Amino acid sequence: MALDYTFSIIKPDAFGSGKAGKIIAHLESQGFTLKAARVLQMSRRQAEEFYGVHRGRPFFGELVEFMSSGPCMPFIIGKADAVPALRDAIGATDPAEAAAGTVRKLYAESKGRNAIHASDSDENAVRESRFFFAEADLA
Ligand code: 3AN
Repeated sequence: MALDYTFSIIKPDAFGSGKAGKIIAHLESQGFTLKAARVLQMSRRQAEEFYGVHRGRPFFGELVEFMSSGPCMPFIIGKADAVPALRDAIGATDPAEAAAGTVRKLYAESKGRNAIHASDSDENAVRESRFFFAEADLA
C-alpha cells in the first residue's frame, strides 16, 4: 500500500522570506495534514549527506551551499498517496515550468532557489523522514 505520509523541506529562500506559514496553509487547503515539523540550519556536512544522490552533478556544490545558508523547515505531512500528491502540489523543479497554483509557481525564485523539497518515492520519504525525525514522529 502506498505511504500515507511524505517528507518535505521549506528551503532557506522561502523560510527566510517568511513564506513557511503561507506554504503550509496552501498545502492544508489541499487536504494535507501536518504531522511533524522542525526549524533548523543544516551544516554543510548534513546537506552533503542529505543530497548524497546528487554528489557529482554540476549543481551539487551550489545546492549544498544554498541548503546550509540559513534556517529551513523539514516537515512530515500526511495524505492518501502522499508522495505523488505532494510532488503534484509542489510543481516542476524549475518554477518557470511549474503549473499554475503549485507551490513553486507561487513561491519559488529559480531552479536552484526553488522554495521546497519533496521526497520522490516512498522509499526516500521514509529515509529522509528518518534523517530529521525520530520514529515516534512517524506514528
Ligand atoms: P526536485 O527537487 O524537483 O526533485 P531534483 O531532485 O532533480 O529536483 O534536484 C534536487 C535539487 O537540486 C532541486 N530541488 C534544486 O534545488 C537543485 N537543482 C536541480 N537541478 C538544478 C540546476 N540545474 N541548477 C541548480 N540547482 C538545481
